[in-house]
Amino acid sequence: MKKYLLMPLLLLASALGATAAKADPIYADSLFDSEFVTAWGSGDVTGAPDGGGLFLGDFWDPPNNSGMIIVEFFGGFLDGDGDDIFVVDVFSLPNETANISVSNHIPDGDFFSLDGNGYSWTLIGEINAVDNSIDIDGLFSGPIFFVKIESTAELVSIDVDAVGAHHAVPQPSSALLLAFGLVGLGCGAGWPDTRRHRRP
Ligand SMILES: [Ca+2]
Ligand SMILES: [Ca+2]
Ligand SMILES: [Ca+2]
Repeated sequence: MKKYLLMPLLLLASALGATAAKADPIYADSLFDSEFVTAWGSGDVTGAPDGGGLFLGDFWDPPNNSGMIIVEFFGGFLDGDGDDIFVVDVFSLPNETANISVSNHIPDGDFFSLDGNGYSWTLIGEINAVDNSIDIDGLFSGPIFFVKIESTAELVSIDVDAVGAHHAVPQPSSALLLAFGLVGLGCGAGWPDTRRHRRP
C-alpha cells in the first residue's frame, strides 16, 4: 500500500470538496416542526427560494401569536468563515425580526439540557428581513442539522421563503472518490513501484 500517495491525494480532495461546499449555499431539506404559521403561495420553506413559504404568525399583521419553524438540513453545515445562516424573506422590512437557534441532533441521551421535544438549542442571535444572515461565530461547534426561527416581532411577521446555509459539511466528493480510485490502482499490479528502484 502506497501510503505516501494517500495523504497528498486526500488533501487535494479535501481542498476541492471544501471549496465546492463553500461556493454553493445549501437550503433546508425538511420542515421538521412549526407553530402559529400561515402559508402563502407554495407554503414551502425548503429548497431554493420559490416566492412562497410560511409567515411566522397565525394571522395577517398584526398576528395574534408569533410563529416558529424548525427546519432540518440532512447533510449538516458548519460554522465557517463569515456568515453561516440566512433567511430569505419577501416584502422585506427591518422590523420583521426573528431569533435564530441551532441544534445538532435529536438525542436519546441526556448530555445536553433538552426542551420538551428532546432538543437542545443554542441561540445564535437575532436577524431581520433586511439584515437576514448571521455568523455563528464560535457559539456552536460541530455539524448543525436543525435551525429554529422564532418571530420576535409583535406587529409584523417575517415571511420565510427559504432557509440557507453557507458551509455544508463536506461530503465524499468525486475528487475524493478519484483519490481512492488512484490509491486502489496503486495497490494493483499495473502501478510501477518506483521505490524499488531507489532502494534496491
Ligand atoms: Ca461563521
Ligand atoms: Ca417580509
Ligand atoms: Ca419557498
